[in-house]
Amino acid sequence: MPLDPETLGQLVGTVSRFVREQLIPLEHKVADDDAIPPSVVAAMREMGLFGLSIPEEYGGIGLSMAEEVQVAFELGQTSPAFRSLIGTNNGIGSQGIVIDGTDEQKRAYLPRLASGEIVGSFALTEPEAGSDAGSLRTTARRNGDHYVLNGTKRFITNAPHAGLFTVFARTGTQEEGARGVTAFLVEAGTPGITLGPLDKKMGQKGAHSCDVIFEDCRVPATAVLGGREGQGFKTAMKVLDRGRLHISAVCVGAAERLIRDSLAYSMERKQFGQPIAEFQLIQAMLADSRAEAYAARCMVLETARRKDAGTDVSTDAACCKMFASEMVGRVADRAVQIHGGAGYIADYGIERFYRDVRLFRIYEGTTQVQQLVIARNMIREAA
Ligand code: COS
Repeated sequence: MPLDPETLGQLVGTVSRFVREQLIPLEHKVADDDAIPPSVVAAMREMGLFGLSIPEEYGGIGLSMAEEVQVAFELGQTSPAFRSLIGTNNGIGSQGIVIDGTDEQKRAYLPRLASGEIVGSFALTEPEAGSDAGSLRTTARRNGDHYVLNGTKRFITNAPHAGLFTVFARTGTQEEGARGVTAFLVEAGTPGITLGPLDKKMGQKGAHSCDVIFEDCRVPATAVLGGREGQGFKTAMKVLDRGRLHISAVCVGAAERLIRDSLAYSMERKQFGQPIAEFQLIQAMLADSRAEAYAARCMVLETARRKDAGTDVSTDAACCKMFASEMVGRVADRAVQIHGGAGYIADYGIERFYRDVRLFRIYEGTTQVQQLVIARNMIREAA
């Protein structure tokens, strides 16, 4: 149920203040420590940030997509690591259950995900199956009233903190491709699960990922998401349609932050006797960034509204993800350029953002996968 405008305004305002007053001052520390302080995690729980998108009847805030992206615009204004911590519980780590879970599964997990008591993680990618997600090799063999999982999942966001994995595994043959994939809800700590060491990443320090290895991991048949075999790939695609919009909104937030910092710096920094903001070549970069971020914001809001109205936004969500993630890459590059030497030095945080935003063009579907989704849907519609 959508919130009334006043309540939504209060929520967005509270998140905005939280970002400005509590998160931005901690950005350097989180990057240096590669960890988010427990006090921040507690504050996020307190504010209900783990359950933004989980329906109210299961203890979440139950935001519509159009409302969720407005909160994501604010969360995007600081280091992506903060958003990443609550990102899976609101997105890929919970939405499979929200969209396709049985009532029992919803009751068992959604309240705990909404409160942040447990962290949800989405285990799709494998060493040999990235963009070609339908070719995954992790197997789930039926054995009486259990399944036995074997395989390795790679680059799994929040796996080191996860209490629950949505695991995509093959119950059919390899030849069946996407049709032979089933989703399982697997609790962390189930015998047969081991975690690899933390991935050493280019950026987004403080956000953690690692391999998740399944060796003869037995789960009850009730762990099949939605109770039906062979539906896992479609669940993953539906979850990603939603996730891609959320990530697009985070890209808009990050771009707006970088533009604000670039403008402030260029109005202060003097060269040739005047603030560099007075120079038209700097103005061109500021203007290009502003226009592109505005375009992405409009795309995201419009697509979110159409999703809430029940329209299939698979193509448009891919358009948003492609445009917004590429856009924030260009904006970050210009931000480094406007800051000059200071942009390359860690103290200003601009180079950190430059590295952090690089991931947006890769995860939840690379730019090339978005292009493929968009063009294939165009051809299908025309035919
Ligand atoms: N919603 C619902 N169903 C969908 C869907 C969507 N958005 N997209 C595809 N499907 C369905 C199709 O309709 C098809 O169903 P049928 O078998 O009944 O016809 C099935 O899923 C398989 O679809 P498709 O043939 O398009 O699958 P492909 O194997 O060709 O893969 C891509 C398509 C490349 C788009 C997919 O593998 C993908 O998104 N890859 C990127 C994965 C990713 O984002 N990884 C990031 C890791 S998670 S952070």
